[in-house]
Amino acid sequence: MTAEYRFSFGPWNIHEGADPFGPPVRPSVEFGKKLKLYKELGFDAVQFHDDDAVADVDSKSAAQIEQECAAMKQILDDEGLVAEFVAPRLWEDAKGIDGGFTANDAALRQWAIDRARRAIDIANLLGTKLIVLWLAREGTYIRESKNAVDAHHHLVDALNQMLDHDPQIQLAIEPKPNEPMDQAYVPTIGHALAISAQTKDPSRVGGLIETAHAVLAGLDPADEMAFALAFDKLWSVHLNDQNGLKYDQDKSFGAANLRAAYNQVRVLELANYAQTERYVGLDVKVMRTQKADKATLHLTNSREVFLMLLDKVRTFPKHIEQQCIHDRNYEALEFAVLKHLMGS
Ligand code: GLO
Ligand code: MG
Repeated sequence: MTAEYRFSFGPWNIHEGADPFGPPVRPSVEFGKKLKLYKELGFDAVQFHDDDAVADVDSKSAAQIEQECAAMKQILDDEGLVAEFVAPRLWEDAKGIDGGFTANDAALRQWAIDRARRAIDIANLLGTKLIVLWLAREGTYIRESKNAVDAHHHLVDALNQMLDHDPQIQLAIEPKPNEPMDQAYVPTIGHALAISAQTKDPSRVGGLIETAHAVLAGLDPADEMAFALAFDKLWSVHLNDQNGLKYDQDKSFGAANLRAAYNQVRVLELANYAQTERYVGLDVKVMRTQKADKATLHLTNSREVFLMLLDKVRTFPKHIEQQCIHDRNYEALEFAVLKHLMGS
């Protein structure tokens, strides 16, 4: 039996098209309407930010959080959806302007930890055990602005406090080398797992790998995934694409480098990722030029490309692979891969 892959995306992937150089170009889609699109587009799970579930989360009491999450959970149930993860959105809050967990001000570091604990409560109420930590502003614009040695200790301390808050919760660090900061403290999955090993329960700290982030770090996304998969640490992915070293593009999966996309699917297959029941998550942006009524094509196209590449992985002639590897004839193997991808 071949296990089937299940797909997720974040509601922020349906967006108005504003960029640093121009305003929104499409009307906002109300959150409830976005949730209604999931099944229709072929997706089973929702990636949440904490404040997607509970707006203005800092100002809410525990009872209010409970009530708002119960309402959200009911909508998910009604739509036949589940929450894949909850991510504390520290980077949009004024208090997180220079990073939360690694802020210079101890009171702000405490705020970030408190907010992350609330995200854990929200995750429990929405029925997921997975917290994703994209450490957006945990880094520097200029190196002299923080003590980087202390910053890493602050990160471990924050992770430990999250682990203490709930003995079941799992933390997946989403590494990214830059943007919004000049330099992030946790740029690769290697860094993330090294930090995991320093926590009080490394078995509950793993990673989420995003294609574009690996490319921005000058690394191969499939190899980054393989590194985490080898140690059972790949707890989600953000498949997308990135055309070289420029702003974070979040292009549709496979759009910039089809062969690299093929290898990401291949490595997930090699490690039986589908059987882990983890989701194939997307983190994609539609082009700003796209008209409002066709602004979900990046989601369906990415999913379809994944499934088409999955078919390519499963139908690659094994005997040719074995023969080429046996003969150490990688020129022939490469040509066979290219021909297979081109359909001949
Ligand atoms: C930005 C990140 C971002 C996160 C999301 C979940 O570069 O990829 O989209 O994945 O906020 O924390
Ligand atoms: Mg992402």
